Formats: sequence, C-alpha cells, structure tokens
Amino acid sequence: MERTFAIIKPDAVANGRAGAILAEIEKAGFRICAMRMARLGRHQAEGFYAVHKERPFFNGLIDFMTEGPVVLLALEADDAIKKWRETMGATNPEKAADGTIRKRFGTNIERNATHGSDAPETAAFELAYFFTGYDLM
Ligand code: 3AN
Repeated sequence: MERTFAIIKPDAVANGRAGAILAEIEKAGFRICAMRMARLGRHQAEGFYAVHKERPFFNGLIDFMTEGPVVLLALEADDAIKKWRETMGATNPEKAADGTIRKRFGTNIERNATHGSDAPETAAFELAYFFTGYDLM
C-alpha cells in the first residue's frame, strides 16, 4: 500500500463539488487516511508550491489556492500516487480524459479542482507539510 497527498482546490469547494469528488475518491478504491478543511495562508501556499517559484503562473496559483477553503487529504491504495493522478486526469481539464475528475469538475489549467503528488518524494513532503503521523488513520 502507498499513500499520496490530495487537495480539493478552492474552485471545487466553492462550487459545492467537494462531496462529489470525495465520492469519486472512494468509488475509485482509495482509503481516506486523513482529511481536513483549511483556508491556506499565502506563506503556507508558497511553501507548498516552492518548486514552482520561478514559473510564470506562480503568483496566480498562490492567489487561487488562498482564495477560499480547501480539503486536504491523505489517500491510500496500491500504487496510490499514479492511481490518483490517473483518476484526476491531465493538468489541463480540456485535455483530460472523459470521466476524470479534472475533466468533470475543473474549469481551466489553473482552476483544475484537485491536486495530487507526482512522485514518492513529493508525496512524503506534501503529506508531512499538512499532516502529522497522529492525523493518519
Ligand atoms: P499537476 O498539478 O498536474 O502536477 P503542475 O505541478 O505542473 O501540475 O502545476 C501545479 C499547479 O499549477 C496545477 N495544478 C495548476 O493549478 C497550476 N498550473 C500549472 N500549469 C499552469 C499554467 N500554465 N497556467 C496556470 N496555472 C498552471
């Protein structure tokens, strides 16, 4: 079993789709190990996305991720990192496969409904950034 880190982003929470996305997560076979609603602060979001600091979309991404509440999740499954990225679909909802979460619930490449770790090292960093061992069930 592997764990990955996921976020239901401010667009999806504001649109009332958090419940639908959680249902998809469970339907896809993930076990939810930890879950918390939070409003990210600017400094907290900048630390989380530090790898993207030099990218042209960085400031817009931080504005978006701090505009409203998010749902933070630790998900467990066999091959969870890859499986969650497949369940979400491509970064750009327009290019995401039919039936994927970003295709169904995302608006554009920035407001794309969910986040998922992209490798074991980032999953470890991201899980520890928001959860302590005590939070993980
Ligand atoms: P993913 O979330 O699919 O791993 P990354 O890591 O390339 O994609 O990008 C992190 C986040 O930055 C994306 N989820 C998206 O919200 C935003 N993003 C990525 N590329 C762009 C872009 N070209 N314009 C605006 N926002 C972007």
